[in-house]
Amino acid sequence: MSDIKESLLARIANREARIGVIGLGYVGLPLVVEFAHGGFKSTGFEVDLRKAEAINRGESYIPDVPGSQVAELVRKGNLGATTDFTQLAEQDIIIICVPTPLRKTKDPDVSYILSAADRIISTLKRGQLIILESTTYPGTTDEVLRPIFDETGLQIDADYFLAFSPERVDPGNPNFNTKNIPKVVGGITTASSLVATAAYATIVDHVHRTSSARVAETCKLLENTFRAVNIGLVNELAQLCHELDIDTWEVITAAATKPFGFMPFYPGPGIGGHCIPLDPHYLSWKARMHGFEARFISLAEEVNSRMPEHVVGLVTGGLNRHRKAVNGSKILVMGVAYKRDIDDMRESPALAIVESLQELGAEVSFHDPYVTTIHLEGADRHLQGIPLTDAVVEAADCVVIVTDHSNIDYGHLVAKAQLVVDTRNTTRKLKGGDLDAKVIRL
Ligand code: SAJ
Repeated sequence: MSDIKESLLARIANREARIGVIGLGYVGLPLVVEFAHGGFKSTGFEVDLRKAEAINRGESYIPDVPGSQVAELVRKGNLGATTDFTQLAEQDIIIICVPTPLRKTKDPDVSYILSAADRIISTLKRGQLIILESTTYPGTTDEVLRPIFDETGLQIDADYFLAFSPERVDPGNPNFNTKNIPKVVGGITTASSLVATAAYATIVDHVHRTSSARVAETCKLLENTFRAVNIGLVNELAQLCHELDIDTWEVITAAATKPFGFMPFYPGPGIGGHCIPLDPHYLSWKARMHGFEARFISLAEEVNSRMPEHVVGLVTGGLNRHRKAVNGSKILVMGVAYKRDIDDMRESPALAIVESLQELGAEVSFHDPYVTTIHLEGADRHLQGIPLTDAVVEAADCVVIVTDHSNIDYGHLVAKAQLVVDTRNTTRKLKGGDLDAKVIRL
């Protein structure tokens, strides 16, 4: 066993290894806290001084990370944060948790990864383990990162270790957290896999080692492409069922009684968030680079991205039935966040729905208990949310439920509304009255 591997494994085992996490967002902060909680002296590296200062004050800005836990770990000296990246030199293990967005062309943007790598190589030293957690295309770790590190003259295994481990943080999930979500880990080499696995095994209940970083990178993309494609399937089914006058939700509920070989997904107004709409494009981009067309990914994107248009069609049809034009109608959008009970607007389909209705001449307002302002296409165009009152519901020619936040009384909303387009099946549980005449479901 090489001396640096033996030494690192020993330092991991006795908790002497220093842990550095680059990027303290919804992935990096819980991770660095988990390592600090596990007894490692852990340092968060951030470009945003406000985040570093908040942590050093013992505060948390991520809802899933209790401020009290941060304060306790900082007080004990196990946790700190800095914008001084030269301190990377003091770390034994460096984990990269930076964003991997898409460019406007829907091509991968790995600039944040490259920036983190640049900072690491300026202090890269013998014996360090670097792990990439950011979701990225297969080959990033071995084709992009490894050459950058090799250029320093240090060599894999002889001088440093390199691995990939996909993040699986699910913000707001009360049942799954950094500790109990199985961790997939794949090293550039067997030795890299071994040390990376040993590091995570100190804080995660179950570590699954793959034979390479590429397998681990592809595993993550399969997980989220699986969701995007299956959501696309049910969104297409919803459009077909609408044509056939069949209740899509009843069909899915019935199919879900199958105890094996089926997993329910549900139609919606489109897909939002920082993962599902973006991650599959990392896989299809890599495929294109190899002359391979990932048709399921592009088809899912086509179906999912057209759902806002389908919702606007339901609104238009509903108003038409009331002998009203969209143009000049008052439309109240209920819920704009990309999914229920959060305030995250990233890629939210509500934005496309609001913009389309405005383009058709509707007077659009929105209420969302978690979101006060939305920013629309075009320079400095934004819309303030309004308070939810009986008056605004009664005055609306159509109420569109786009995000089904749990803290809304949908029974009362429907009772006061003239027309409701329900894209989340929230009105399913309501009984009686003139529901069928008043409510249109996706
Ligand atoms: N959506 C549907 N129909 C569905 C499920 C989701 O339309 O049946 C929509 C949601 O409304 C949302 C978008 O798709 O707009 C994404 O929803 P999501 O439930 O996948 O939530 P995310 O984006 O928070 O996905 C995260 C992912 N976690 C990570 O990448 C670490 C995903 O892998 C998780 O499976 C997902 O959380 C989860 O299960 O909550």
